[in-house]
Amino acid sequence: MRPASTKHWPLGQDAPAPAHKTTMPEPRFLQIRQADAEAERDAARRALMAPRATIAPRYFYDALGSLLFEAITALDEYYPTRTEAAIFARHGAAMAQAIGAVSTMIDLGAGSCAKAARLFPLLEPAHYVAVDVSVEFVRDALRRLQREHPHIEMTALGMDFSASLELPAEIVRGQPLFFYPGSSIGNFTPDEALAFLRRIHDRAQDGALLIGVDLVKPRQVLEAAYDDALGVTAAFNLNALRHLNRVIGSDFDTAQWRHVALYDAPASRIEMHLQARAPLCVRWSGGQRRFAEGERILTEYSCKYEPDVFAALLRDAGFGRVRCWRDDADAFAVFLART
Ligand code: AVI
Repeated sequence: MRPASTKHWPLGQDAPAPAHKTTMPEPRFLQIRQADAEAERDAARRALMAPRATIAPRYFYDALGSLLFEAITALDEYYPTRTEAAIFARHGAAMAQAIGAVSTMIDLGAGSCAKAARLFPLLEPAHYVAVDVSVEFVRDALRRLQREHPHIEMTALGMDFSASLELPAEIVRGQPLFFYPGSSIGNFTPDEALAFLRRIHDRAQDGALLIGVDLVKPRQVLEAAYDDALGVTAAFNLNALRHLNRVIGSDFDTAQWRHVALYDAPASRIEMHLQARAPLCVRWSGGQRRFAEGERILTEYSCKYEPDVFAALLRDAGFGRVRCWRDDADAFAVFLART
């Protein structure tokens, strides 16, 4: 027998929610359109035609590229992700104490939101803002997270934050904590990094920045991290060509290109390139470029810092108080910078 309170509803219709049931909060999704698509295509074509051809690192991250990056973070050779996670696990409580109350946690390049979520029990932010290039990158993760943390207000903000940090005024409340883990700051040149840190500083008001930074270390360790034995990083790099083919209609053939990762010690940076295996010509509507055998396209810098050099960069950007936590091997550092 059915319990007396149970009623039947016509097939395909939902029963009305019982009056006592509280509704689950939903995250907000805001997409901010910046550069228009034609301007982006134009910039990509001009970068290919430059004397030293380049492809912007953002072309790594289509759907497949994002999966390949996730795979990179699980590689034995790629130490940054697990080392940073260990620093947060060991020193997270001390960081939280130094940070104090967090009204808004702004996660730049949030992706799966996993790194921020691990800090929720310690930081207890009132409002979590997951910023990524597209809200689609964070939609599922944020919905899941909202169910697990119904008391935290959640917003997804789709914007290219590397170009502009003009956040909607209603987003930044009280003392914000900007969160920029993973040493993504290394993908800017030091000059670009300084300009980016200044923009964060100017928007942080009385708040703070918690940022992960990869440190200088021996060449063999660095080059292995960016040229792993399984070839996952090679696939990640080559996939940028497939992405670019879709965006500008070029005819790059990935089989004609080789992944190259080199450490430039004087500049303290890994450089990723794609190198032509033979003389070849790449065509797109309205243009073409010939490449000699061995000629390279620069796809990414990944700058590594000495801890005191990065601390000085934070101070140059205007941050007054800087603290740093590292792993025992000094492979990676997490800095807390206050305005
Ligand atoms: C996203 N960024 C911090 C990575 C890095 O280490 O520079 C991107 C990457 N490129 C190759 N492997 C990982």
